[in-house]
Amino acid sequence: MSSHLSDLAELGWTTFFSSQFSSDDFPDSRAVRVVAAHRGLLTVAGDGFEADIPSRLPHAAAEEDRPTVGDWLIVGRDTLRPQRLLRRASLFKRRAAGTGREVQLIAANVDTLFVVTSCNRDFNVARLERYLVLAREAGVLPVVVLTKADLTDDAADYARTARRLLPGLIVETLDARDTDAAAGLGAWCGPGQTVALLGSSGVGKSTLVNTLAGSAAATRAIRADDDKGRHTTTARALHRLQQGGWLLDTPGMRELQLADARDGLDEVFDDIVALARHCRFSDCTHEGEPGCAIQAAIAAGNLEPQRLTRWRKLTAEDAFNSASLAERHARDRAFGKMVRAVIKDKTNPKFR
Ligand SMILES: Nc1nc2c(ncn2[C@@H]2O[C@H](COP(=O)(O)OP(=O)(O)OP(=O)(O)O)[C@@H](O)[C@H]2O)c(=O)[nH]1
Ligand SMILES: [Mg+2]
Repeated sequence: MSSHLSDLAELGWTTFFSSQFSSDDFPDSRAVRVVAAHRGLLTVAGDGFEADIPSRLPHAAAEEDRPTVGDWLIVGRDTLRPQRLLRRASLFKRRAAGTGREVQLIAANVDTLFVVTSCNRDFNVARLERYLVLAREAGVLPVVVLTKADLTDDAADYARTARRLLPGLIVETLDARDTDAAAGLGAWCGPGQTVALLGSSGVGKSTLVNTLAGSAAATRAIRADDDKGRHTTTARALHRLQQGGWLLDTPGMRELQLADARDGLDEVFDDIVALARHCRFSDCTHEGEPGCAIQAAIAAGNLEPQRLTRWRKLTAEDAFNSASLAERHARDRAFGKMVRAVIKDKTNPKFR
């Protein structure tokens, strides 16, 4: 393998991307990964180099066509001018209320989401399910990381509860301060792999980042443009991990909401979805209609009633966030129409 290829592979280049671009077919172009996004500027990394380039792409009309951190871009080999964006393997995005833009891209091509919670009062099944929906909706593998296992005798119970949430769900319990923790999570932090973290305040995300990054963080945070002695920055950036992988650090992860997350919901609650197919009425609300397969499952002890309640709440949150934007637009349009009508009235000589 040429050094060129191994460098791109270390950055996360896989057959998913190489099937979209071959440098043999386009000798004047090259692939680069967006490792940091600033206002109007991207820091990109390619085979053995890093550079700042303008973020503007030709023909990028929709917000989703704009590059974000983690993206793969095809640029001019020498000019480094952006030419096109490669299709994403995964994408975190959020509704951007009040910005005038429909969606805000948070990160692309993340492989694994560490869903971090601790073995104490922060542990909350509803919150975990919410994070799992966000991960599945983005197309990312969730790995539940239970920190502060050193402070309790019940770590195994927490892990068991978490594992029940999704068939095959990977759950790791650890002391985030312990360097052995990095070894436990190593399978997702190797060369070319990109991870992101999600979890409430105080659960140990920063501690975990420190442990995973080791000395690498201090010496090699890509483009730490506001480095105030911390290893992380407030810019949206990928940071090199000790084991060769990349950690996505962006404040946007904290603001993820459930919106347009129907697919993610269906995946995480596939037991309920499967049951609902057997209800007598296709529009069954599962609130007591005859022939309701979900209520029957609850009565038979095969479904926790709390899980149904949690599913309802998340579904309602998703519906609210998804609909409210459409409604807001409708309201804006109605308001604009009214304003235009008033202006027209005023200019109408009849009303002078
Ligand atoms: N004993 C123990 N303490 C931990 C562990 N993980 C984190 N801590 C401690 O918990 C406190 C909070 O950890 P942080 O890493 O700052 O938490 P965070 O998730 O980054 O919090 P925010 O930045 O507010 O979102 C720190 O004092 C850590 O040392 C753990 O596994 N075991
Ligand atoms: Mg922190």
